[in-house]
Amino acid sequence: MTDLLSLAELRAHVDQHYAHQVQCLDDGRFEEYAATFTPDGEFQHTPGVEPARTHAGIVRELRAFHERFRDNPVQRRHWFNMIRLERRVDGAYDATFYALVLTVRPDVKEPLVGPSCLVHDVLEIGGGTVRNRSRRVEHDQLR
Ligand code: SDN
Repeated sequence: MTDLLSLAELRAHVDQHYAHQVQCLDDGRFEEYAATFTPDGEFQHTPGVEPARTHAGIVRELRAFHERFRDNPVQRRHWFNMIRLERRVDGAYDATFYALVLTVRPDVKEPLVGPSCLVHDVLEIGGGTVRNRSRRVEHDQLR
């Protein structure tokens, strides 16, 4: 299926997938974020934390993680950049990219910067859709 896509088309699909996914995450729409993974998808946002599996597991993990902001409302934004795509032998794609997390507190103009991350995704691309089979996030201060 992806043989039919030019590199420009492939990158356009992947860009759209990531833009949709990260806006779901930063808006707190965790069900929609989870739906950007395959049904058996795996997600590990912090090294050492057991990966969340399945849509329900990913939603549970994100809700638990964001509890820390309950009495401390912040706007987080995940910025993705430098996306490198490599086709795997099984037809999926390895996507390796940078992610920077900005945290903005109410009435504080300067964002808190970090963590700075290196992200390893496996993407299933076909039939006009992109889905994460997995995501593993490394944090630069721990590498
Ligand atoms: O989904 C991501 C994430 C992510 O969800 C993260 C979370 O907390 C929830 C895609 C790409 C990168 C990330 C990075 C993080 C950072 C992580 C830990 C933290 O903010 O302290």
